[in-house]
Amino acid sequence: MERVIIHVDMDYFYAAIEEREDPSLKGKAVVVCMYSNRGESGGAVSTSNYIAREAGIRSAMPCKLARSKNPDAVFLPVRKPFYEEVSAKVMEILRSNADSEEAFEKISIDEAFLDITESCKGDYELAEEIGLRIKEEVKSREKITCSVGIGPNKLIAKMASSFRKPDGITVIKPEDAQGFLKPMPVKKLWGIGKVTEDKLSEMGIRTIEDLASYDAMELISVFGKNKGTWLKQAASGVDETPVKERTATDQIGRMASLKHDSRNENMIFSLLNELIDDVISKVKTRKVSFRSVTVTVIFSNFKTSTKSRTLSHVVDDRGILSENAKELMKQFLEESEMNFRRIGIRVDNLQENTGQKSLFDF
Ligand code: TTP
Ligand code: CA
Repeated sequence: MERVIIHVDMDYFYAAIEEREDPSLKGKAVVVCMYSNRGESGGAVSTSNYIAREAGIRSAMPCKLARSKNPDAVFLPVRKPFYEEVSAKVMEILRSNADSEEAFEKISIDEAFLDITESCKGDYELAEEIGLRIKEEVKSREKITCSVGIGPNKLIAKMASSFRKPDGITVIKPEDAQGFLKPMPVKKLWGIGKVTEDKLSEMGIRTIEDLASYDAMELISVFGKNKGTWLKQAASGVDETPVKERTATDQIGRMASLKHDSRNENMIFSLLNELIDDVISKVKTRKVSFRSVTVTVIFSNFKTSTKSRTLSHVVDDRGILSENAKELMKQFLEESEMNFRRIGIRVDNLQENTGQKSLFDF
């Protein structure tokens, strides 16, 4: 039987929770901000509700800029532990609607895949009923909305859920998958980043249809075998990766002291490189991937400060770890004047590698 997969994505998640908690926010622009240790002026937007988005406010934008776009918006600080509690409740609802406990895969705090092939017996009308039931259950129990995408694989389901938002449902049958993807710009293809988008643009490839009809060998010659093949398949709506929960484990980290307290970049970055090597070798031995990177600095006055980054998907790549760790370390150097005493690096949100290559291994 051909698979039927559901992707659920909560709408403006953090801001929706804040609205639910404080009914007086209803109808107002709400912006949830991650304030840095420099206070309100240094923060970035975590998310905002759709009213705030009308003014052009976007995730990752400096809060200051967001405020200038809509001075009447309500700005609230992130309450991550609380959102995680809500997420856990939502995930339980979602999991209970999958074919089995194992036919469920949480991919972020507010998104998950469910394999419902058995429950709907491959029938898309039944699948849509299940999708509507999930939306109803989430709304009545958690008082927040979600958008649902249904399709023959994870790629199509994921792209379908973002097609109608907020509070939408989009069902793409196997025979409609190609037509659904075709007119979209390539950047909408799940898994394509800015660098790839730019490269494709140079090659004259703008829509997913352009990419699907491009010569596979040409793509391979430009992007290498894995990625070239993946681009061709994804653009054609093909994705065979299974819905499979990756069990979260703890974290992997290393810390070390500098030879003496210092702000010397060569010294700091060369120690950081050693720590990255250690962490990556543990990551490889344990056959896990990570989704967030944290850098810690202990200053000469023993004050400890950390900076983290959540990546858009799980990786086990040294280059990506190194790039993110170095950027975080540069921020520390720019923001502080004090000497560093110890530095540390940690990866978490670990997931076991499934053996099968995922979209993002390419
Ligand atoms: P998203 O699902 O990307 O966004 P969203 O749920 O706020 O809005 P949408 O309706 O478009 O799905 O992210 C989920 C949550 O993750 C979001 O509510 C806040 C958090 N987040 C950040 O903290 N920083 C970011 O840059 C992004 C993109 C999300
Ligand atoms: Ca979301």
